[in-house]
Amino acid sequence: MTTIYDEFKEKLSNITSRQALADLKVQYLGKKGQVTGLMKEMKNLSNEEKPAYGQKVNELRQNITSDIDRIDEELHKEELDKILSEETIDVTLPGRAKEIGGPHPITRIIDDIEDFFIGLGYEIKEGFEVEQDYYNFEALNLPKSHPARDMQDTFYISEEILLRTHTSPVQARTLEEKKGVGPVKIICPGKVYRRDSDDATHSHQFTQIEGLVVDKNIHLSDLKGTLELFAKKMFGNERQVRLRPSYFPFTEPSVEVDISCFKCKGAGCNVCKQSGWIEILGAGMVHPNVLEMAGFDSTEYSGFAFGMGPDRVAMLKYGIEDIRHLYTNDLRFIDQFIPTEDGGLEDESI
Ligand code: 2NL
Repeated sequence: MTTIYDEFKEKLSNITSRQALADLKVQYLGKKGQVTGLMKEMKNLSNEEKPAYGQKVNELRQNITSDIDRIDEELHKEELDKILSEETIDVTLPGRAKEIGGPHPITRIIDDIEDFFIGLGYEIKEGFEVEQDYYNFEALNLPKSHPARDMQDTFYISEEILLRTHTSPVQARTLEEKKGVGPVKIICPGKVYRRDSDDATHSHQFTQIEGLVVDKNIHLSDLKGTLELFAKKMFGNERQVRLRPSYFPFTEPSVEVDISCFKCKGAGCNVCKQSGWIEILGAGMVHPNVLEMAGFDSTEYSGFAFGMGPDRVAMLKYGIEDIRHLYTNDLRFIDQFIPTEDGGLEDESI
């Protein structure tokens, strides 16, 4: 038995893994192991010899068991130490930058425009993209036979239901809700639709932002003053505004509004097509028919309205040459407009 134990000790001293140790344990203490074999031999001994023999085998088993347990613990600790040293985390390494998104360039423009008008006491009003013919056309002085409807062909759901061609129906509905009592002072942003073939400057879906003020004693000069402030806020303090006569069915008189070019300061360049001026919006005094249809007394109330395209403003402001970039969701394009911490762009063109 002493030889068996010596032999075991010898083998144990060569063990370097917990798996080899487990195998050794089976070799000695398993069902067919050496120590178990010694026990089985008891039956060949006389009754006098049995107790002393049994005690010796038990001692051997205990020694082997405690040796194995001790070594197992040592090996386990070694394994853990190895894992811990290999898996250390270097907290001084730079972190991985998180990719953060940002608002779409059109959203940025709409937000800026809204902020400006909120500052002047306007309310933001949104409405339906699927509209009734009445609110999109009729209520805006565009009866069924009106030739100006040609320029605003759209997607029809049915004879009377269509995708709105401008955000004006939101304003027409708001006027109607007021039941002839002013003031009304609102800004209406949103998606609009036209039957159009898409190219670099046209899209069948785009955005519009319109403004409407109706109250007593509202004059064209109020419109001009408002738009002058607006031009300076959006395009720089030195900007000037120019009104040219125009025509819209829902305003009378109607004007096109130009601002002096922010790139060449009026000298002439590719942005303003050498004219020094950029057409930025359409506007006018609300047509008396529009006021009357919504229930306002046009001898008591007057108002101004204006409309512009945030797509176009974004294209001018950020130098985008193709409107389709705004709608094709290419991240390489969108990522250029992620604002910096000060709220500006990495490379603000103005
Ligand atoms: C443009 C021109 C315009 C309006 C929109 C309007 C709305 C009501 C009454 C009167 Cl409810 N007018 N909106 C007026 C003039 C021009 O938009 O060039 N838009 C891109």
